[in-house]
Amino acid sequence: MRKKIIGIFVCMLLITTILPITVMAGDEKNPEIKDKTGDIMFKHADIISVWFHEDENNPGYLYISFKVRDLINRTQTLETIYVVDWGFRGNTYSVDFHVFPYGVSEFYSGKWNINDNEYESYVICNGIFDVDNNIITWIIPKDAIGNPQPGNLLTELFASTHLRFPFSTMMPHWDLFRDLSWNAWYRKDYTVQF
Ligand SMILES: [Ca+2]
Repeated sequence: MRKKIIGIFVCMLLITTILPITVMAGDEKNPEIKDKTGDIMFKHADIISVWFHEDENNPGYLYISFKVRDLINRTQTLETIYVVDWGFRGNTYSVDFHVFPYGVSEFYSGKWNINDNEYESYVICNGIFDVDNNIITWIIPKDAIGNPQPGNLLTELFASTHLRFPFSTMMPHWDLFRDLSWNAWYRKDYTVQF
């Protein structure tokens, strides 16, 4: 009996030490952010989940994938902005992507200045706009986001969408609707792999 209990205890220890390693890297089934569905009436702006991932063969890049309920490549009237930000070594880093009535923007990423509410420095990066699967993916050079090294932790991951009149309409450029991940089911940190 005692051996059995010790055996179970050892198994539990192993599971608790192995599990965090296997679930550190996100994928669609194990996202870092899992948001509530239906908390905004615009399906193309409704955050489902966000996952951070990397490719061993492309270690200089961080991938961030953002899934919404129903992605569209043109909006009717409003500009829709997709944003993910996170903390690393006391700084805030961010990615963003826009869908307008006339099409989509580039993929942006960089260091965010929270006081000025704009990028302190940014790059236009590669990305994948996958309307069929409702996923936007940024492919971010790590040197644009503070050069995180293997084992470093990216914290306070936060996703949001914002709907505004585009600048071209001359209407006030503030948020009319948004989906924020404050009410997400969960938000996890991400450990850099490569
Ligand atoms: Ca949502």
